[in-house]
Amino acid sequence: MNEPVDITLNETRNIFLAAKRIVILTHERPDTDCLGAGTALVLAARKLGKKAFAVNADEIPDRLKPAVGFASENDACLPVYITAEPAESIADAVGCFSPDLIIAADTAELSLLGAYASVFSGRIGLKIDHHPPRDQFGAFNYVDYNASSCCEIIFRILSPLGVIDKEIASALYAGIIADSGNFKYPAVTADTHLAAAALIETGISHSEISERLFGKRTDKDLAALRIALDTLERFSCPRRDGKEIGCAWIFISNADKGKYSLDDSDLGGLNSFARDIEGVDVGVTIKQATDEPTKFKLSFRSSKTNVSLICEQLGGGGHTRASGGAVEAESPEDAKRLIREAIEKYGEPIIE
Ligand SMILES: [Mn+2]
Repeated sequence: MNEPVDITLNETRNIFLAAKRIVILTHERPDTDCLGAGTALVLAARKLGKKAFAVNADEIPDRLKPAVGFASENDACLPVYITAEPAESIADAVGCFSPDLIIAADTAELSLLGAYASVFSGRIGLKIDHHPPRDQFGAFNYVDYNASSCCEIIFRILSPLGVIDKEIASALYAGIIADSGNFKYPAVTADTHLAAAALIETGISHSEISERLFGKRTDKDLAALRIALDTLERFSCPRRDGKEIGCAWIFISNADKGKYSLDDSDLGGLNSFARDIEGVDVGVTIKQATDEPTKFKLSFRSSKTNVSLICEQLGGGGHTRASGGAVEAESPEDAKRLIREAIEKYGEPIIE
């Protein structure tokens, strides 16, 4: 493959328009933003007379399905998303379909395609994303890491094409509100609100979408909150620049997951829990990996500290205020020590 090329929004739109058979890929452990982006691209492509479907290596959590339009599949031949199939079946299905364009959306690096990474390595024509570019694995790449969400970028691509109907708008709106924390995070701009306004003008039920995503707490949500409150610890920690910052973490062990019958998809709502406490700058959610008890998966959230720099040292990365990584440790105490050291060594203030 030739060197990857960064392209403009117009060029991105033209590549999408020129293709006739498109496969959309989104990241493992799918969230609302990637699902909204995938769904919107598939539906828009079909409206334009193209053939398209999306794949994801993991199952889509039930609570996200209605928010991304799964209740109303509009194509009898193919579902919007094919999920959690073995990699070989996907390789066969894509082989039969013979796409002229494969798009990866909301996926910062190839490995985030999970079990499908090897199937699609070297075959991705277009990468569309809003994470800092760690791995420009598309032949062409459109990455705006200041955008609130991948769905806001997909809106920019589709908006001039006049294809955004209620279904597409619902998927995009869901992604925007999810990744922007309901228009709360600093990445939200006037353009984000203008996009949302245009989507609402299609007649979507925006309050219903919000209600589904943020509204009611389930029994599993309550169990997750119980674990968060039981394991919350606050501390102060010197950052690399010497400033003492408020930190907090919560810890989710496999034992607790078992006790309350929770899996990782039930715990996504906790990621900001520790950070959203008064006086806390850096909040960490520590999750013991289900199959590897000595691996601890980390979600960092912050207000004023660049956690993407910390997570890059922990084998991960992401946004300045929202990043992920993992540590290998013999015990939860060891894991916590490694996290604390990483904050001390690599934590830097966000400069804007
Ligand atoms: Mn996203």
